[in-house]
Amino acid sequence: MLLSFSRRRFAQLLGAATAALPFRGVDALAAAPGDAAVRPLPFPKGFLWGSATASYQVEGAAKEDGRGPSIWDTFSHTAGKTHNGDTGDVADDYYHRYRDDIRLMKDLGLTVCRFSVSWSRIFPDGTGSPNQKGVDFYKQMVDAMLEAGIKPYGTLYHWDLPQTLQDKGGWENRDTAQAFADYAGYVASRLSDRVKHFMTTNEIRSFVELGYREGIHAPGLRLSRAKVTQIAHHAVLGHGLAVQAIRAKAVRDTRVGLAENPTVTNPALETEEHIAAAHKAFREENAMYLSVIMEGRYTDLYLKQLGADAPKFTPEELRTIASPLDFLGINVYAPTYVRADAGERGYVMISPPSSFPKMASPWLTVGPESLYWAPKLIHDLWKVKEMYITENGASSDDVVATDGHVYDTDRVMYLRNYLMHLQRAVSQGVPVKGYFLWSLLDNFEWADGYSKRFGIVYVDFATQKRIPKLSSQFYAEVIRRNGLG
Ligand code: GBH
Repeated sequence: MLLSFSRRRFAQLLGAATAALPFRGVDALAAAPGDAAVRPLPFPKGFLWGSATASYQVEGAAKEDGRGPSIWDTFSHTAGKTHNGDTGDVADDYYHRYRDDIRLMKDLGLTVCRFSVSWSRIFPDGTGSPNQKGVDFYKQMVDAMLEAGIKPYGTLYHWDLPQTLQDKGGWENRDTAQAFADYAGYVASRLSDRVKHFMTTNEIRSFVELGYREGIHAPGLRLSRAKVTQIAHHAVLGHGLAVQAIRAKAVRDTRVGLAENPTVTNPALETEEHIAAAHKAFREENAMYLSVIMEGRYTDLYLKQLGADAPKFTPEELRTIASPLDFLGINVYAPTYVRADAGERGYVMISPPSSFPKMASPWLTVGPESLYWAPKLIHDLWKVKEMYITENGASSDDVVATDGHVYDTDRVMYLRNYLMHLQRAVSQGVPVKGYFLWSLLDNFEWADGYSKRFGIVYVDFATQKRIPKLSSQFYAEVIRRNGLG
């Protein structure tokens, strides 16, 4: 059955989940003034609460309405590349069910939603003639968000490169950077009447390194260091060209940024020397992505360390890469820790002990203070005036209990602790304006297929039934109070 929750029905579902639990008293506790045990941790007035998603992970309808194949169609249909041979052919069937899913967002109280546009729905061949049906889908979907009082934040590239462009070398080919800008400008010309915030790319680091170096994401290549650094350069260049194209083609005032996943360099201890090391580490560890985007130059250490494998670039390209942004989005998950060191770099990375706590994904170590240090270090280094947490969330081994609910207490623990550190940052004046939880729905988790669940709403992939988890209730409460505690 296709579930369309009314607000009341949703409240009933959440209520039923609460009633089954021993700690029904949170509301009462928080309401008791002067109770020293439960002090609210407020977020600034107008703080934006949302969820994030990506086209290939949720849409399905892979061959519908003229969509061309992307590298993820090819990759996931290649034997042995994804868990269980899972593909995004159907995913959450969001292409057909978005109205119901947007109603779920509304019932949770979300005021913003981050989505991504599938390049090969708009240009089935990557370049050339646009596909009107693809444009119409995003117009209608965005209108449904606006009708629900939810502001859309659009990402132009969340890893689903048109296959035709990969056939010409993908991001190894500099022309892809220009093709991306042309596509981004076209989308801005069609959607900027209803979408104000655009992000160019999602996680340049991930698609470059996992796709072209590790071979575990599409297009599944394992290229040399020299090739990978050049690919990274083409990708940041594509971002810069897209920033300019979006501004040039938008039909009204837009805000342009990107969603990057910097290596988050938490200080081993919060002391002056380790904090100084964390600043140096943040810049160096992100030299080829955020640092060059923010500074318009590769760091000396980065170029020196690469020697002959350094990327080839022109001063003009560097200026394009560093095109001024209206905001910066960061996706924050696993931490790293650094300590001060007397060597040339001034820091060393600490490898985590094997006992470091993790969520269901083996890479997802739990470091809540990352949501303090990531925006704080960025603010200190580059004085960015507007930031968003464009992704944060966790995988959990969710099970549907005999009463029909999903009690994801570990995800609630994760979210609460990360959000406490975000609250710490914003209460000190770090200008984070909103938070997008990854993700509303369980979805196609790339190489992990459907085996890893990141939703606060459970999806039964056999029936497409949606079941809000305990974490939905937690998040709805955070939004309602605009704070924790
Ligand atoms: C984000 O990536 C993505 O933007 C989003 O699409 C994704 O669904 C979400 O997070 C959850 O994963 O397989 O051990 O080599 C997060 C950063 C970096 C996490 C690469 C997975 C692969 C680790 N990702 N990492 S491993």
